[in-house]
Amino acid sequence: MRTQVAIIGGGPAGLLLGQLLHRCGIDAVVIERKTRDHVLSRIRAGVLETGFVRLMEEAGVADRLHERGLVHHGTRIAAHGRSFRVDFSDLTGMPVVVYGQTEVTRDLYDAREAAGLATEFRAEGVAIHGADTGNPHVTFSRDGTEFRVDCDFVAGCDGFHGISRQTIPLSARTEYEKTYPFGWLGILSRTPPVDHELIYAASDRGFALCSMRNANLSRYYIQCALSDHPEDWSDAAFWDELKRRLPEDVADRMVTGPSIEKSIAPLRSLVTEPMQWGRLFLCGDAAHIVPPTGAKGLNLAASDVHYLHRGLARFYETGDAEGIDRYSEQALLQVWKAERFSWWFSGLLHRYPDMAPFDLKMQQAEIAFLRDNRAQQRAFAENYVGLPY
Ligand code: RFL
Ligand code: PHB
Repeated sequence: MRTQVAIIGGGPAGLLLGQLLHRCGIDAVVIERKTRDHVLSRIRAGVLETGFVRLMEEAGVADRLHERGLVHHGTRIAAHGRSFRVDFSDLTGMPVVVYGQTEVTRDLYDAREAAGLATEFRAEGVAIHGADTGNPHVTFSRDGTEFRVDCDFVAGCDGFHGISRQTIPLSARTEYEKTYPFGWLGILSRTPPVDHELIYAASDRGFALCSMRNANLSRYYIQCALSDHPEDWSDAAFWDELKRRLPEDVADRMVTGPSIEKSIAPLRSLVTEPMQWGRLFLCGDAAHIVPPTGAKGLNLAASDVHYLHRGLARFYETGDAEGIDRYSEQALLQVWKAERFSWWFSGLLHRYPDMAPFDLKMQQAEIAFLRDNRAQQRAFAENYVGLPY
């Protein structure tokens, strides 16, 4: 088969790119390793920046998001016995929207299907060929049959474990990586959220986060050891530990119940430079990972998609390649800012195993500065609601 853009990966980055390209009259095939149901079963991000919402609008898929998304004007930070609120709308004029990644992906798959656009599910052994030539192509197999997709460009949207990043020779890319000495244990439960906004909490026992998906679906996380397994944590042990890390009044009104999902994610920062090799462009988690503190991962994928779809649209409309040639440079400017914020916010709230008493005092001083200083709060809020792109 032949298409203009072969998109590897049917996660949010690949699907959003596909939809935006379709709106510009550009043909794309999405090649996904798993099934649609599998992709939709992954519980991940929950907080969308205004930039993300605008792209969903531009893609014509924002109706359900506007109907069901929860607009949050601020967040609470609770640390070492005191808590304070940062008011995003007051400080920046912008809120964030709480709407699960699962829902975003569902809306995009529905729109893709309604428009009759091609998605190749259960693609095995996906490989990119000739990305450094003028005629790239992608091969894969399904149920023993081989497929070949000839294309003008390849968009590598296949996440951290995908093959797109590995396709770029080591001599042509540099990876900047930091791993953190802990993970997040997350649960989803059919209980009303403990608060109408998110609560980020730092305590002597480690970090905790109270989030949500809707009025009767809560998402909670606690910092855990990298050696922990979800099955080591009974629901009772989870709720007990979560409550111990939260202010007493919050813990007292927490409604607990059985978990319907429980998983552990290690924390990592990673950037691959450049994000382009010939006619292959890396997009989203395929190019970079942030720790989830601050909710930047999915939003950063959207910033990449913004630059890439604009570059491609300009190229197909006018023949001008400047946008695609500058894709990596433009995207990376945003990437490093989000990496900095996620790294800083992680450092502010987590308990590191090797923390000296001085480090703890610095952490407390940094939190107090954020609590008491409006300029610092504004810088925090601007980063949280998303820097403009
Ligand atoms: P995805 O979502 O990983 O999708 C990649 C897709 O590619 C497919 N794939 C392949 N397809 C074909 N061939 C191959 N060889 C392939 N290899 C892989 C996969 O099956 C998959 O469908 O990457 P994408 O699209 O770049 O999206 C990125 C986001 O998923 C990610 O950044 C966020 O989930 C990160 N994240 C959060 N981001 C936010 O903006 N706000 C949040 O609140 C937030 N919370 C989170 C998070 C990530 C978490 N985990 C589990 C890492 C909370 C958690 C716990
Ligand atoms: C989530 O709801 O999954 C979530 C919210 C905020 C974060 C990370 C994850 O910083």
